[in-house]
Amino acid sequence: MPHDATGQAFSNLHIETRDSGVDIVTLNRGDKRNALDVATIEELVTYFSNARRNGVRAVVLTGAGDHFCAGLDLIEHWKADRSPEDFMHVCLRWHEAFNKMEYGGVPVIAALKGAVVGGGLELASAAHIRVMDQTTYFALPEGQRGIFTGGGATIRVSDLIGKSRMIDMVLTGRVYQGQQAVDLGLAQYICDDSFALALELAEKTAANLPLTNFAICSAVSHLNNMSALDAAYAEAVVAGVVNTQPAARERLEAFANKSGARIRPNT
Ligand code: 1HE
Repeated sequence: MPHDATGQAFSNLHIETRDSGVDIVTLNRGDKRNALDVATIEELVTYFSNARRNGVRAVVLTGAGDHFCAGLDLIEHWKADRSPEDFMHVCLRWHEAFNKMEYGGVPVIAALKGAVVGGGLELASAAHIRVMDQTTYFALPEGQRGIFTGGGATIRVSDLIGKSRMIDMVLTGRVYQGQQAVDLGLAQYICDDSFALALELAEKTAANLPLTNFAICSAVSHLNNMSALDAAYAEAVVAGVVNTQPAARERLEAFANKSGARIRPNT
């Protein structure tokens, strides 16, 4: 059974830890198209609750096989014939997992391919960066399945593409793919090899100072939940802490003595 750096055992996730501090976290139910059952959600809660304290500097989140994630495990849900109260608690665990991702302070880069549908899109939308390839397609099939979103699509997918487009996706089952998906905001990057690019981006972010990444990958989301007035105040407090961290002095000095890299346009 795979373990993370501290020996925590996982069976529905596969964890590969790299020397750079990047973890590659793979949803490991490829034969079920990485459908999210209760056990997988619990492993995501455990993993993302501990990632920062375990010293993880960035995460690539991907899926085994040809598809990123087929969403809610419909077979488990159908067999369990849950009560409303039971399913509410299932959804609350999804929120726990996805909030730990979004607010945990460790950059999460999703390497997308194939189906990113239903709860799979809810999972992807909790990542900080989404990289898709030419096989990737996004959908919210809940409307067709006779159910509703329960893992944050009303919040995060609306945030990415706007409320009307999100409603259209659920009502009509509309599928987005290719450059259009990037143009709408479902992913930030499209390329031929989403895993390779996601890993490259993760390695790049892992080279930032952890406290800086914590602010980027936690404070921005919190600040966006506040009024503009309160967000400006809280941003100043966060910047007070982050921008005076001793570890930043070396980088500031490098700029001052002209050894630090200059920012230039892409060639
Ligand atoms: C699954 C699931 C699943 C596949 N739950 N078992 N999500 C959906 O509505 C998407 C449902 N899945 C599909 O549309 C397709 O499976 C895929 C497009 C993702 C992949 O198609 P394909 O042809 O490669 O695979 P398949 O033959 O459909 O499925 C292969 C196996 O994966 C099969 O199991 P097997 O034991 O018969 O081999 C499928 O049953 C299994 N499988 N998807 C359970 N989703 C908090 S609320 C969130 C609400 C939602 O997420 S709604 C969206 C649900």
